[in-house]
Amino acid sequence: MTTLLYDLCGRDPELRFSPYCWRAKMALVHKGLELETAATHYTDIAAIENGAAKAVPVLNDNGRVVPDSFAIARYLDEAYPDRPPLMGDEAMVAACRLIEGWANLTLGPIIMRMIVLRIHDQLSDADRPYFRKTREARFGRKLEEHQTGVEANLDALNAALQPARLALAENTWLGGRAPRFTDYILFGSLMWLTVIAGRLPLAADDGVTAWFGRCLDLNGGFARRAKLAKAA
Ligand SMILES: N[C@@H](CCC(=O)N[C@@H](CS)C(=O)NCC(=O)O)C(=O)O
Repeated sequence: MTTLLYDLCGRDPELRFSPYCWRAKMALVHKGLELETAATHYTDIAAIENGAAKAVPVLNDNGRVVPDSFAIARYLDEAYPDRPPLMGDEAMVAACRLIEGWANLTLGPIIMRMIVLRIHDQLSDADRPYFRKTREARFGRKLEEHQTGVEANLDALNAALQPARLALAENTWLGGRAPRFTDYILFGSLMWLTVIAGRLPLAADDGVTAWFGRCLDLNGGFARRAKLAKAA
């Protein structure tokens, strides 16, 4: 029985930074699945599972191929209903969509301004021109202009994280009493920043920092073993 996840990597195959892949990996270990990952470069994605997807993560669970982190979490709840739920019911699926939108559309652009050039610099020789071309077309400027750095965007990140901070003042997890996909969505975004920046640049006494540490400890410290880039 193998559960294989195609997981984005840098020039160093151990450097796994994709927020979406982190969401999927946390969902898989949450279900207690024995996970194998295939280190995947951007320029390898087209060849995955006979062209099954244009983006990673892509899951192959004993022959069942599922692209997209959110779809993977939904699939896992359907396929493994006896294991701890990631979302569980339709209300939670709908709430997770909102959290996904917030993480991708509010936090994502702030984190991009912090690290996009650093991501580029971590990529393989083949990936770098692809990444530069596609991202510069998206942002309408050079990566060197788009990245203004961690410190310059920290106030914006802290402000954008306030909803999570307030929720975590009431509950141990964004999912309430236990971690759910709610948690893994935000965790994935902050892991992206942490792996590339080499550290989570939030204050030590921030409730989000404490929660992030709890996430790192989940499932035998699965995410704590992640390789980080050298901090600047
Ligand atoms: N909605 C997808 C988004 C996945 C995604 O955008 N992945 C990025 C890596 S972080 C990717 O593979 N991009 C392909 C590309 O830029 O060519 C998910 O949640 O899994």
